[in-house]
Amino acid sequence: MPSELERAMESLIKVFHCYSKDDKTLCHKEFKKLMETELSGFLKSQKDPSTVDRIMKDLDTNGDGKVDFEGFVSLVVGLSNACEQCYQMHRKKTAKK
Ligand SMILES: [Ca+2]
Repeated sequence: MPSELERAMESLIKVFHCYSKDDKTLCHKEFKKLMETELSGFLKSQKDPSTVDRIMKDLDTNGDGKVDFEGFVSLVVGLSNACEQCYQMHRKKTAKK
């Protein structure tokens, strides 16, 4: 039986390939679809309508207009980092009560 972390890693790979299709990179359209479907909560919390474009530009380090798996993972890591900080803040708040 795979561990929880192993399953999480597998999920990342599956989600990426589900949207990247055959060429193993996310073009702008594919990346937008992934964000809107898999990260809709995060996207709604962003007031800026150019959020998807901005993030895509950040992740596209070689400037080919595509996001590879490494870019996708760094997005997930970045968001997880932010979530973890919220989680800690929330825990501190509830611990004080
Ligand atoms: Ca693709």
